[in-house]
Amino acid sequence: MTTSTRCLPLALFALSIAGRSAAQVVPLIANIEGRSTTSLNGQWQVIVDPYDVGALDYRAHALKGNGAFYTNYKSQSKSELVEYDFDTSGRLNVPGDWNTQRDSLLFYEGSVWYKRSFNYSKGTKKRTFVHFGAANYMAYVYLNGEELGQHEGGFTPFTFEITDRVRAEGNFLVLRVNNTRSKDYVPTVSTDWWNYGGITRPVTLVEVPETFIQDYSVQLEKGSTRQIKGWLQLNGQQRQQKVTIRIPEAGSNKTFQTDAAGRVEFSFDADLTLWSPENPKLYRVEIASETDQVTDQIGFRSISVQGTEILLNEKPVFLRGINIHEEAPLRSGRAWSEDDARILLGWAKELGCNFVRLAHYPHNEAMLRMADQMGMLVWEEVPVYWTIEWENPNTLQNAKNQLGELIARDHNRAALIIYSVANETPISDARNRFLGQLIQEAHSNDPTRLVSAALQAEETKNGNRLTIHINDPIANELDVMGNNEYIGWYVHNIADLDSTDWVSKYDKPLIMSEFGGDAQFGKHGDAQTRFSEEYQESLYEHQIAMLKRISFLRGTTPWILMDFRSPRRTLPGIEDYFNRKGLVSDHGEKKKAFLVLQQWYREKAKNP
Ligand code: GCB
Repeated sequence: MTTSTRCLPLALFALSIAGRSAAQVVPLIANIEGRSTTSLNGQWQVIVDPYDVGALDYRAHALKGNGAFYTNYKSQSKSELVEYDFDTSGRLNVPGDWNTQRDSLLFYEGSVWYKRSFNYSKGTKKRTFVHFGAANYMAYVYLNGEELGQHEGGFTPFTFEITDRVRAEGNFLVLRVNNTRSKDYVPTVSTDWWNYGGITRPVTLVEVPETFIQDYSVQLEKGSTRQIKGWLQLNGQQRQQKVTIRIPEAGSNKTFQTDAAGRVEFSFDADLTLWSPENPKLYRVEIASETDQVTDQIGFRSISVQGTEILLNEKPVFLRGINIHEEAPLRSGRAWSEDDARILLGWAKELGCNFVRLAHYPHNEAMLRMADQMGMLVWEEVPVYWTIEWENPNTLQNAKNQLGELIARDHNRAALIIYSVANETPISDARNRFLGQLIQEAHSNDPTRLVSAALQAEETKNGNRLTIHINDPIANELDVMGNNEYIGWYVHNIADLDSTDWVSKYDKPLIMSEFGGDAQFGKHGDAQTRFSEEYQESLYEHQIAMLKRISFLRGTTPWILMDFRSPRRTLPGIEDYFNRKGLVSDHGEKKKAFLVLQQWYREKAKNP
């Protein structure tokens, strides 16, 4: 392990500005798309290194000299021993997981070294950053043989400043990406999804003025449909500047002054057409300081909770949702592109959805941008999944960092309405404290959005009637309760759904955040035959009948839109390492249950 500073969460922003010369790691730059950028996507040279010989010597000490792979050392004579060579070791595409690019890497967990050379002509009086959309799970980053830093967490972006290190010619950027699982990580060792490794999202060089607009929030104030409330943060020496927020189509043009810390908070009235799934109106918002400017596409909507209602733009809404994993449609591997997002959200639209749960970790930014454009409300989640190390302060800090990075990236997206802090985590005091802190973090970091989690429930039986009680202390701190249930698949029979009732002691809305069962596309049988489309179809019919009886239900996200890879699913000929609970197969074929849900959602859309 290196000793360099890890990428900083948003909370350490002020600190990092103050100490910028000490470390190149920086908080996230908002809206990379809106900046002057150079893509480093494409083929990178790679060395697969299962024993970390490029990082550690045979006594497990960090390698310092030419043997360290990040130096990209070449032997200087025919007798000099150098046992690695990026030039002849093969290539992989970036962005992309390594597992689906080489058969031999499908199950691989360990390190892969990536190297990419580039020339770069930096503008005068400019600063340059290298931005990674995500690398799973640990990333150790080097430029021109020197360490930039490291980042932990497989699904959130990170940035390093390289202004003083990048040269006109012959730069080489090296990453060691390691996806080994560990008990103290977030997520921990056991998940029901593929542990795709690699640089899974785009790599981008970002050039900005010496003092630039680091981040901003331009959103409706909580509880208002016409008051914009926001803030802007500059990064650089010239911190006191005039800044302008223009929304030309709404006739807004406001000027403010940043303080000595480069920050300003503002609010102003605007006459806006509100964003909604039916009318996903986005405004061009121009944000300018004296030294920098950036343009974004931003929608404005309100979201709140009143008793058991969820209110979108002050009107009750039922969230007709579906779960989605970040699994590429129609091809294997991690999804990352705009095309992937268009297909996945297109299927959700076809199903009649106005809402998606992006399970179980932050998906790529293209998904959020596409949801904004297509009018799809979004639940985002951090991978606090199952059995996290609740007592471990580093694990908590890590979860907070990932949540902070997610919020920093997406807090201007209208589509995003819910942050979820956990999935199916067993109740204990330590877990309650851990989640309590994450909930607080989400609320204080972004007070405008709702916070949820997939909770635990209890069941009681009275004769042949089943009652499920939403009873989880964490519910007290949430805005919206989530609950996963697998009646008719893992527990009880499909027929039991007809005699199941739900009760909640909380005056809060419930989203049934999972239900479903596996079906292999094309496998037919009767409604009792496991893995047949008919079983899944029947399960959905009975589930829907039960869900209709839950008075405090305000949304559903069945599990799941598309079949996805999982190492837990070993059954040959049926699962073949895929979880088959998709309504669409991994080849894009629609199963019978798709039509059942579609029909219900179409009715619901007409008659919520
Ligand atoms: C769950 C988990 C989800 C699994 C699903 C299943 O409860 O939240 O990650 O994939 O069940 O298929 O078992």
